[in-house]
Amino acid sequence: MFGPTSPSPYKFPIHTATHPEIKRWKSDFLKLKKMGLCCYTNVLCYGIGIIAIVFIVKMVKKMLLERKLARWNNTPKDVVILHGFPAAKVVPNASPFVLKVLTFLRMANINYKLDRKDVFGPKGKTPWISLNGEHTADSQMIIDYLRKKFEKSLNGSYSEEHLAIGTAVRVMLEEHAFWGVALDRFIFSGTVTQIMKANPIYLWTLKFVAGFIVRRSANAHGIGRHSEKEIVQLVSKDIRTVSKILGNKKFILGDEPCEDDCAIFGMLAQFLWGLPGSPYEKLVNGELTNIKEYCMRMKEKFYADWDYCLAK
Ligand SMILES: N[C@@H](CCC(=O)N[C@@H](CS)C(=O)NCC(=O)O)C(=O)O
Repeated sequence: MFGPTSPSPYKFPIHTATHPEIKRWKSDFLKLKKMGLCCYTNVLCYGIGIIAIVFIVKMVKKMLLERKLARWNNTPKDVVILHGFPAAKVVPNASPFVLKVLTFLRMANINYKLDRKDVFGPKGKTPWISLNGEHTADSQMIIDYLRKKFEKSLNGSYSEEHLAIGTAVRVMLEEHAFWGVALDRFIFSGTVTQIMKANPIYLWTLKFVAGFIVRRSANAHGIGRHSEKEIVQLVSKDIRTVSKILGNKKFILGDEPCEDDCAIFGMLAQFLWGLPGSPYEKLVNGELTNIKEYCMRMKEKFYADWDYCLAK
C-alpha cells in the first residue's frame, strides 16, 4: 500500500515539471495537437475546395445551358425545332424517344425542323424541343405540351379503357424494354459503331462514353445486374407481350393509330431495324410477324420519305 509517506514506486519524480522525460512528453503532445489541428484545417480546406469546385461547375453548366437555350429563342413562329441525334443508317433516329416525337409531329401534321447539334436539352437528355421561345424536355412531356398547344388529339374514338392499354404497353417498352436496346447497342453487341454515320474515332469514343453511362444507369435501374442471357429473356418477353396485345390489329388499339403508337413504333423500330444481328432483331424478323408488319405499316403511313430521312 502506498501512502503519502510511503516511497514512490516510480524511478523518478513524475510531478517535476522540469524533468526531461516530461518535457519530451509535453512537446510530443504539443506536436500531436498541432498535427491534429493541421489535419482539421486540411480537411476543412479540402471540403471548402470541393464545395467551391462543385459550385463553379454548376454555375458554368447553368451558364452554358442558358446560352444554348438562348440560341433557340427566336425560331420561326409555330415551327417546332426537334433537337436530337442525327439520323442513323438504318432508322430515322436511333433514339426511340426522338423517333417517337418525330412520328407524333408527322401524325399530327405539325410543322417542324430538326436540329442535330444541340442534342441534349434542359434536363440533360434527348429529345427536347423549342417552340416560340419555349423549351420542353422529355418525349412524353413534349407530346402533352404539343397536344394542348396545337389542340391535336390523335386518340380518335378509342375508349379510356382502350387508351389505358396503349399507355401500359408504352410504359413497359420505354421503362423496361428500352434497356434491351441500350445494353445491346452499347455493351453486348456494340452495334452503335455500325449503325451511326460519323467518323470511326467519334463512334468509338461515343461507344466508350455512352457505354459507361448506360452500364451505370442500367445498374441503377436494376436490369443491368442480370446476365446478358437473362436480360435478353426479359426483354424478349416484353416484345412477345406487345405481339400478343397487338394480335391481328393494324395498330396497337385497332384500325387507326393512337398517340401511343408513336412511342410503340419508336421502340419496335429499334428492335427491327436498329439492332442488326441482335436476338431481338431475329425475334421480330422471324417468329413475331405481326410486329414486323406493324412496323412496316407505320413506316408506310408516316415515313413515305424513309430513305430520304436515312440519307439526310
Ligand atoms: N424519359 C425520357 C428518356 C430520354 C432518354 O433516355 N434519352 C436518352 C437517349 S435515347 C438520353 O438522352 N440519354 C442520355 C443520358 O441518360 O445521359 C424521354 O422520354 O424523353
